[in-house]
Amino acid sequence: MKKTVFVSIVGRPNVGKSTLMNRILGEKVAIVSSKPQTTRECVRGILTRGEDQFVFFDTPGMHRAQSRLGDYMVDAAENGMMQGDVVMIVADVTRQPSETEKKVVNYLKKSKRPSVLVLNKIDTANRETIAATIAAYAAIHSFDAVVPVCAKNGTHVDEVLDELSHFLRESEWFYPEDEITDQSMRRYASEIVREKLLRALDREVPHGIAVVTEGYTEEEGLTKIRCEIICEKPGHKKIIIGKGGELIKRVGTYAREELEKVTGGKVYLDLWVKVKENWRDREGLVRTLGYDRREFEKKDGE
Ligand SMILES: Nc1nc2c(ncn2[C@@H]2O[C@H](COP(=O)(O)OP(=O)(O)OP(=O)(O)O)[C@@H](O)[C@H]2O)c(=O)[nH]1
Ligand SMILES: [Mg+2]
Repeated sequence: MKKTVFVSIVGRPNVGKSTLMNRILGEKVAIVSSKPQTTRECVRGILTRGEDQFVFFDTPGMHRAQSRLGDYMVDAAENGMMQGDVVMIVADVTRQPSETEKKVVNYLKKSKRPSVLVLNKIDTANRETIAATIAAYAAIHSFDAVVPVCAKNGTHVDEVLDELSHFLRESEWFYPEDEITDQSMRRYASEIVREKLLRALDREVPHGIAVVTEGYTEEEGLTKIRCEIICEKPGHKKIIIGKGGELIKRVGTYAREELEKVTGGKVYLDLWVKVKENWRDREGLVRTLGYDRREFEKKDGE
């Protein structure tokens, strides 16, 4: 008997939502970095085990939006939260519940959705801290389950899946059993490039970057990919390129190596940098760069 459950993964930026989803799937579907606001749109990850299919929505971290792009991300997070049969809220175990978690709890109470609270990064906390955080959360909501984990090394991640399996319902699957994401290879390629940039760059530059795949062709085992890196200022372009092209070359090498693992063949990756002043605040550009609000309207209208 086939069963399915849709799981929304929500929480503040940088708590480890994408790391946790990748760990559960055993595959890297969503990009991860130490910078907050890494995930910008809802990414689906699918795990099919025996007759059970788990569909995860990894969402952008909830925050106070300060740009058009930020508005888009917060909308994506809220829409993603509403699409799940169960809400998996991920929080940093060393921190007390903040406004964001309280907002999610309000939604849970109103919508009467089941919820699993995952307290991540237990590798950075002692027993007392973990117990105190569990108590603080217990005081604001009666979650269906609370699981302290370390998504980074996998500790207790199986228990998360056990808890989620209680919410499986008899249903046809929504994806073929070998599918792990709804992301296209074009999108994945640009996300991997963005991840390497986030990791290579400091301070304010990374948040102002978008990456778009302009060309993607496969011929006789060689995948040719052309990505455009969009940044906000000529000064940022200089930083991204680096002295003598050093930084962009390094980013290109890391991205190519990772894409070769995924495609299983040779990859030729061509990177270009362009400046579009203040694109994060220009609705038209935010859309052109792939962050499109209408996507949700379509999904909601289905
Ligand atoms: N110490 C520790 N770090 C972790 C753990 N899980 C994730 N991280 C780190 O936390 C940072 C953020 O991880 P992400 O998975 O990108 O976080 P996110 O919640 O998806 O962030 P946004 O997409 O920005 O909302 C990365 O540097 C991870 O390596 C963990 O269990 N322990
Ligand atoms: Mg993320």
